[in-house]
Amino acid sequence: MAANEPLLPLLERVAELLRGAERIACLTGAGVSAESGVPTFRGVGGLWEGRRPETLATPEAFASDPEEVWRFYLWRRRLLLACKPNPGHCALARLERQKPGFTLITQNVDGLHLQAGSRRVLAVHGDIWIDRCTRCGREARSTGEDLETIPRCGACGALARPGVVWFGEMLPTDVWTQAERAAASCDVMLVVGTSSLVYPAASLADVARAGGATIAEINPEATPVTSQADVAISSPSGQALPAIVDGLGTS
Ligand code: BJW
Ligand code: ZN
Repeated sequence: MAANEPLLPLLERVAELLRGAERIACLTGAGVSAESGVPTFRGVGGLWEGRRPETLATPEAFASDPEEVWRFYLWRRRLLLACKPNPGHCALARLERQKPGFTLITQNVDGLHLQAGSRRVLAVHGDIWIDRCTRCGREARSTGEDLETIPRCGACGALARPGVVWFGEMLPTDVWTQAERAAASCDVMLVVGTSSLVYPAASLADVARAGGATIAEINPEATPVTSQADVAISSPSGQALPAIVDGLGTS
């Protein structure tokens, strides 16, 4: 808690906002899993440091070299097996239990929010543990037992692909519709651990603001949302979120 001391008034302000809110939407990005040991995408030490993600995470990259793309995703699955939810994920799971009008929207494909106990998670960029057949579309969840072999469809034998959303692909319609609705109707939106560079997810903060919501951002670095936010907390989410949720019970 000592590390949070200079931020206490801001943390209390967010707790106060959440206390008075009926509907809360929270958008998370890779930063919320950083303290679990999951690399972020951009920036120093990120998965894409020094590379152009638009040329890697695309259906075109998969079509031209599926083995190379699968090597990257199988490596990430192996890495995830060693990661567990951090106090930030756990605080959001607690917030869901305390606030019935809470909606969690995540860009993360790592499944850590569900592992932390969040029950309703709108995963707008899919799920890294899903294998989707490139021919018949059948989906299967990887057991994580064989993370060396490129997955093939159990029904038709064709090559599978990871069940994530690449650049140029549509987000899952039903999930996206629910995310937009939650953003448009919330009283408070928390924007946590995302660079807010990738659309349409990054537009959710604008949607929320246009609907009259108060925006609170938690991110150690400035983003395009920071200057628009009503409250910006420059701190790792694994420290700020538990402090905020702990403070909810007090007045
Ligand atoms: C911490 C921390 C700690 C660190 N605590 N914080 C409008 C304008 C311009 C472009 C577009 C537009 N609309 C659409 C586009 C095109 C494109 C796009 O957005 N391009 C931009 C790059 C400009 N979008 C799309 O193509 C999307 N589809 C689409 O729009 O469909 C409609 C359509 C179809 C066809 C034609 C045209 C339109 C799809 C986007 C899919 C994104 N997919 C990825 C890969 C997923 C699979 C995988 O995991 O490999 O999703 S890209 C990657 O970025 C991943 C993430 O979910 C996403 C966002 O990244 P995120 O989470 O913000 O991570 P980072 O690394 O960027 O940031 C981490 C942050 O954490 C930093 O700020 C740190 O400071 C912070 N941090 N430690 C708190 N401890
Ligand atoms: Zn198939």
